[in-house]
Amino acid sequence: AATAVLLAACGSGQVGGSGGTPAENSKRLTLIPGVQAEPFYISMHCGAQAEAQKLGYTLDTSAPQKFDAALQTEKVNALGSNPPAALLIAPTDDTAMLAPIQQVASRGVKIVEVDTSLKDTSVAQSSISSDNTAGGQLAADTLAQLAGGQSGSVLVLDTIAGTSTTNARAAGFEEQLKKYPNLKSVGIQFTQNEPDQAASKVTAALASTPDLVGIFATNLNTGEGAATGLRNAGKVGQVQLVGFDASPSEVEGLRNGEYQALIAQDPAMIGQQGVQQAVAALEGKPVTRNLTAPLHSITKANMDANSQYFYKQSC
Ligand code: T6T
Repeated sequence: AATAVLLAACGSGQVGGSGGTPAENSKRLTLIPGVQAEPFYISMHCGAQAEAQKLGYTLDTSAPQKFDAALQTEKVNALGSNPPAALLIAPTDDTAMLAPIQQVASRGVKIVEVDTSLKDTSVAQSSISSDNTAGGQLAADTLAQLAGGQSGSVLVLDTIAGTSTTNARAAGFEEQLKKYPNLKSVGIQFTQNEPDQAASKVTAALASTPDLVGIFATNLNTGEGAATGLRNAGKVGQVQLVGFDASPSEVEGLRNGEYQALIAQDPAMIGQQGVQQAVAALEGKPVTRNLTAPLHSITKANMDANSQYFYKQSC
């Protein structure tokens, strides 16, 4: 049912399955995002869908119910014996997703990574993502500026070990934070990409670390959980929260003071460029191996001028 939510939201068709003439199949793209019904992937899908239509291709989608490699593997395996011409995929694990994706590639399907990527760089024709290390560095600079010379501890909330993007954001943040001797990290904590776990980590950190001055949440789920943790403890605005992404809930939180800054990605551009690279690969045109989508630092003061970067719930 939740797949239907994503599909309805984006007005796309179901995964092709058994049908399709060879001519139709040569024009068929499939997008397998990290998880269904999440504003980041919905926005990515909107960009991909519009570009596919423009270039004369169809795009169907099939999303796992959770951000989970086993569930995503099922979706990849379900492409079966009648796969699309190209697969756009956001691998939920940089290692565990290698074998299933390789299996699809071995049938001649072009592979384009959108957002996350595999450690093994030999499978995909092209990868499009934000510069996640730079995003983490930008978050550290932003948090240091917000702390304004105040000394104290900082908590980093990551998702799951093996998620290439958020792991790079956390590492970039930790590295850059060393430039600010007044701030020390209490370490990277994993949340399984569950807002509830992020909220609990914040509750625990507030209890164990009285000098906590800031939190870096590496994606929208960790951010939404961190905001809940701060709300529950009555610490909103006292502990600076820098989030990643720009979901409707994060944007509302920025407006009402729960977040002091958001680092927004451009998921629609990632989807659009993913389709362009897939089509180039299919049509024998030059393909760019790695493309970087821009990031935008958004605060309450500049948010109205940056509303084009807010993520969508539907296309
Ligand atoms: O931050 C995005 C995405 O870039 C990341 O790979 C996983 O989490 C999100 O989908 C947001 O929840």
